[in-house]
Amino acid sequence: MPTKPILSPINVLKGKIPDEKSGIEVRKTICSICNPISHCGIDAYVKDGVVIKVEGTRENPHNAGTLCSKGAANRQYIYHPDRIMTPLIKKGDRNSGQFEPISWEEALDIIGERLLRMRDESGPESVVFYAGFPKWMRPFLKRLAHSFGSPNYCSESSTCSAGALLASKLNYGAAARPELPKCRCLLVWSTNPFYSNTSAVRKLLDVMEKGIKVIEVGPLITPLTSHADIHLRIRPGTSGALALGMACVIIEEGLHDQEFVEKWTVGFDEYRAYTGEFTLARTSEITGVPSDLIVKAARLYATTKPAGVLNGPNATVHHTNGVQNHRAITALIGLTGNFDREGGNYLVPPSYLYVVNGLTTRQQAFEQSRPWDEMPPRVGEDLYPVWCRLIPEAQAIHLPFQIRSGKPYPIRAVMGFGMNHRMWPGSDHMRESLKMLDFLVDVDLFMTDTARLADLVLPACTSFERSELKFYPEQHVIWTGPVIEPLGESRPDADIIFDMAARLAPEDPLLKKGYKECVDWILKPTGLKVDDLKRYPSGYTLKDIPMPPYRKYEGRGFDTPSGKMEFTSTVLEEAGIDPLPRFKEPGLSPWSTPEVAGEFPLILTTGARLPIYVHSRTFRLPWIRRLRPDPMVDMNPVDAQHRDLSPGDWVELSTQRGKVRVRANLTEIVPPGTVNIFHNYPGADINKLIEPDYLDPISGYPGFKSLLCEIRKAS
Ligand SMILES: Nc1nc2c(c(=O)[nH]1)N[C@H]1C(S)=C(S)[C@@H](COP(=O)(O)OP(=O)(O)OC[C@H]3O[C@@H](n4cnc5c(=O)[nH]c(N)nc54)[C@H](O)[C@@H]3O)O[C@H]1N2
Ligand SMILES: Nc1nc2c(c(=O)[nH]1)N[C@H]1C(S)=C(S)[C@@H](COP(=O)(O)OP(=O)(O)OC[C@H]3O[C@@H](n4cnc5c(=O)[nH]c(N)nc54)[C@H](O)[C@@H]3O)O[C@H]1N2
Ligand code: SF4
Ligand SMILES: [Mo]
Repeated sequence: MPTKPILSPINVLKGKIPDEKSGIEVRKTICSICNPISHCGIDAYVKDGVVIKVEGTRENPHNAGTLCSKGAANRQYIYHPDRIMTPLIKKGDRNSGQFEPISWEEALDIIGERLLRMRDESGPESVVFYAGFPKWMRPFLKRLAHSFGSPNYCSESSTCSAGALLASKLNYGAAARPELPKCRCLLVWSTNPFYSNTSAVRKLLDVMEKGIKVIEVGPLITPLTSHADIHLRIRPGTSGALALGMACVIIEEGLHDQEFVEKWTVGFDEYRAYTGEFTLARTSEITGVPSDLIVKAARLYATTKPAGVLNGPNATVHHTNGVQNHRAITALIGLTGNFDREGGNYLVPPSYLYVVNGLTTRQQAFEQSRPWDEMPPRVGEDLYPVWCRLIPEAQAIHLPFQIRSGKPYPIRAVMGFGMNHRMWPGSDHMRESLKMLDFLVDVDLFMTDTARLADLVLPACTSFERSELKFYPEQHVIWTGPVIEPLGESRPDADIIFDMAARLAPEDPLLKKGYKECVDWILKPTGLKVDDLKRYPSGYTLKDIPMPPYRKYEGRGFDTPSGKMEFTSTVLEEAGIDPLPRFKEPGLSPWSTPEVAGEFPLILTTGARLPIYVHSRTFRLPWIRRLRPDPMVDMNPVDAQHRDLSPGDWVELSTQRGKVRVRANLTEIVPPGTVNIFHNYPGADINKLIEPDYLDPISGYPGFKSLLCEIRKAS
């Protein structure tokens, strides 16, 4: 009997087989739904200009063909009905939420005209340039801000990894990451890469298979916990006390690196005296960690050489004493002689967009087209001088306060790229502050609640529709090409920035040359060129990149005022702040505010990452949303029993500032007495329940991870 050939045109099409018959072509791009160190390689199956399927790129050494659930849902992200298709201008009243389409030319002219007028009337500093979690456009946006004359470029880094960087800079002048394959002991201090950085976990598991020792610190049980030799389950907000208690054991038992401490540190005597206050009994009482585990962990970390500390971007600094907590943690690295040593915390400066791979680019020189002393002070500079001394941005968390006070100078306009007011503590306070501006522009993929507040909304396109430079830690580099045309009239952020530059900073010699030429300028020291990279659509793995030597401080000292590692920080002392990494109770806790704890007895930590959600981004994707359709709070069954709650019950989670309605997820992932909730749930915004001024006084970081709340069955 004649049978139809298996590879008939219709079957190749049904099977989505790339082929001339099916008209399907595989084109290479990257996924940019989550963090910049991931951005997995994507094989986009394209037919008639439409992505019909996605797979992970096998030859991309970072994800090696894999994709997570979010990445697999990329088509729902790219083709979502919430995508903005044309530039939009507010119709009628400012608060109407109604828009009408306008042309790009008109929109850009309005922006140019209004911002230049404000610069004449109120100074360039009255205009703020902001980037949310998206990062690829940042170097260009920052340069545009400075060339326009405004010191006020700021970003989501005001709540993300810069706080931990600040703390490490105070101690060492830089932050150093563990040299993973060579560590023999890893102290994982509050990070959960299994959820937050899935594509990097394979490497972590490979190292663990070699039998290295793992100590995990953090209040939650994570997928790492079952692999860890020791889990120190601290009460949220007490990392600093635990680190000081561990230091006390290490020093008292003589396990510290005496030679390094004598030769390369300042302030050791004061530090030693201070750690002496963190006896086992006291440390255990503060942190909730049993004394024997503290001793075991301190000995294991200090005696297994080399050892690395792997800390998360921010779980240690999202506290009202975050910077000092993080200083206490990272002080352990120098104390044990593991700083910038082989297999310890190895210092390699970032190459491009937060990725460390050994290459040196001119990103920083590109971004800062004008020195700080030629510009007015930044937003937050009066309150957070240490932040402004060490982090080259304004402090965005202070923005709503300065919009309201007009002090020390008025803020009139914000030009936002991917702005989400729900990132701020007191998100309603931020929202109302944005309404007080004379002019708000938001560039986003989707019509978000923040975009609805804007006077002008500009449509950006996704990574599938643009070209960008991407570095990977695996010394892989890609210049991506668009795999489909931008949807509607949406455009790459970079193109929008360069068109704005033509209006706002026409004399900037580099911006005037265009996007690709600017990237070439940044890449110059690497010898790479965009045109050469274009020949490798799935990227190019560099060979024989010379890595910097270990113990660089022996040649040039530390990049601190004393040239040494500082147990007592000169920068803090000069700012009138306690130079020791002094522990303080969180602003809200059963110990610091027992009166509040009477009514709100549960400790609240927010924002621990979930594998399926990325901040505000993936709730709108049906494949993802149905995995957890309702907002949920993690609660220990013991606490639920006291409140007569059953799994899945609707509850009211309340703080002194308000309440949200969520479902109870009864789980032993959280210890009794502590509850955890993801941020950004539509309809259950936890940041509305946090005071806008619940902040670390050194960094301005919000105390997102140590608060107080109560939970009751919802009526
Ligand atoms: N899927 C997904 N991935 C993401 C993101 C996302 O939203 N979704 N966001 C990205 C971003 S921007 C970031 S910054 C990273 C964050 O990445 P991670 O830092 O790895 O993630 P978290 O889950 O916030 O924190 C990890 C651990 O911190 C501990 N922790 C919680 N509260 C406290 C506390 O009060 N004190 C201390 N010391 N530890 C605490 C918990 O035990 C938790 O397991 O993830 C990135 N990756
Ligand atoms: N309670 C609590 N709050 C937190 C945290 C917490 O742990 N707890 N974590 C904090 C941290 S670490 C972070 S990083 C922030 C998250 O920072 P947010 O900036 O709030 O992060 P997102 O919601 O992912 O992204 C903001 C917007 O960028 C848009 N976007 C995505 N891609 C692009 C693009 O290519 N171009 C443009 N123009 N727009 C794009 C998205 O659609 C979204 O509207 O939240 C902080 N807030
Ligand atoms: S881990 Fe998932 S969301 Fe993140 S870049 Fe890779 S595929 Fe995309
Ligand atoms: Mo972050």
